[in-house]
Amino acid sequence: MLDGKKMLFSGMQATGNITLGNYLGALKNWVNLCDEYECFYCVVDLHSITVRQNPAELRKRARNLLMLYIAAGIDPEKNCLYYQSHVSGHAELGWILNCFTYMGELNRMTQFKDKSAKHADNINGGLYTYPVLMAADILLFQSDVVPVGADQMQHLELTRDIAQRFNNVYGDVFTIPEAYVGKAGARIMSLQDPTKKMSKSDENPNASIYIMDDRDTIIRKFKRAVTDSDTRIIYSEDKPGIRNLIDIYSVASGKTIEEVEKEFDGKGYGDFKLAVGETVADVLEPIHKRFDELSKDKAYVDGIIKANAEKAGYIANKTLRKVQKKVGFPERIR
Ligand code: ATP
Ligand code: LTN
Repeated sequence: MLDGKKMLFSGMQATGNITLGNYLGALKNWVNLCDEYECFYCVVDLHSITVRQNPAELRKRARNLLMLYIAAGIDPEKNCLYYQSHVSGHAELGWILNCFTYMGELNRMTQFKDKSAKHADNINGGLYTYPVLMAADILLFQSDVVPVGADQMQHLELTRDIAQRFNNVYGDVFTIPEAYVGKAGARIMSLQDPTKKMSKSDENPNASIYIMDDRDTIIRKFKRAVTDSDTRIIYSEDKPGIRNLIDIYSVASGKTIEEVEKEFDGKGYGDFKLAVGETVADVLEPIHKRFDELSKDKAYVDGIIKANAEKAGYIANKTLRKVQKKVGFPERIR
C-alpha cells in the first residue's frame, strides 16, 4: 500500500514495434486502472537483451515505449513510468529469487519453449530465467495486481509460487500478486494466421497492426486480413479470423459482441473490415498526436525519466533490504 492505494505493476519489452495486441491486451487496461491503484509501469529493458539487440536501436525503442505509455494516457506525474535498467534492485532480487526457483518449473514455461525454437542459435541463461526476473519486478513493488495479456498467466502463476515459497521460509515478506486480465482484448490474434497471437516479433508486417501505423496502412492491413469463405459476421469458434476482427472491433468501439453482430447483420466482410480499420485508426489517432508532441519535448521527458527512476528506486530498495536481511546477508555499516 502507498498513500492508501493498492500497488500495481506491469511492464512491456522494448523489442519490436508495439502492436494493437499490446495496446488492447495490456496498455489500454493500464490507463483504466490508473485512478484506482498506485501504478508502476516499467520498460523492461533487462528482459529485452535475452534476445540479441542492436544497442542504438534498443535505446531508441525504449524511449519511444516510455513516451508511448504517456501518449496512451498514463499521467507520468501521478504514476511511476521508468526503465528497469535504472533500478538495480530488479537484477539483485532476480538473483536471489533464482535460488528459490526450480529448473523443473522453468522447463515448463511455454514462452521459453517458443522463444528457444525461434532463437535456436542463442538459447541463453537469461532467456531461461526470464520468468524469475519478471517475478522480481512484481515482488519488488509488493504488487497486489498485475495487468497482463492472457499469454503471461503462466509467468504470473510462477511468481505467486515463488513468493509463497519464500514466505513459507521467512515469514510474510512478499505480497502475493493477482493477475488482471481484461475481459476483452486479452488475446488479439495475427491478421495473417488467426490461430497465432499477434506478436511484435512476427516477421510479416501484415500480420500485425502497429500502434504507429498510419490510417491508410491500418485500413489496408484489415482489408487483407485472413478470413474464411463465409460471408456473415458471426462470432464462432470455428471462424477464428472473423472472430478476431469482431473482438478487435468490440474493444475498439466499446460495443458488445451481440451489438456488433446486429450492426453488421446482412452486411458483408468488405464493409465490416473497413469499419474495423476506421475505428482502430480513430482510436490510435490521438495517441499519435500526443506522441509527436512528446518527441519534441526532450527536457520534459528527461525530467520524467529522472524523477520516476528515483521514486521507483526508493520503493524497490525497501523490499530489497528486507529480503537481503531475511536471507542472511550482512548488515550495511553506515
Ligand atoms: P514478443 O513478440 O517480442 O514476445 P509481445 O508482443 O508478446 O512480444 P510483450 O512485450 O511480451 O509483447 O508483452 C507486453 C504485454 O502485451 C503483455 O502484457 C502481453 O500479455 C500483452 N500482449 C502481447 N501480445 C498480445 C496479444 N496478441 N493480445 C493481447 N495481449 C498481448
Ligand atoms: N514478461 C512480460 C513483460 C514483463 C512483465 C513484467 C509484465 C516483464 N516483467 C512484470 C508484467 C509484470 C512479457 O513478455 N509480456
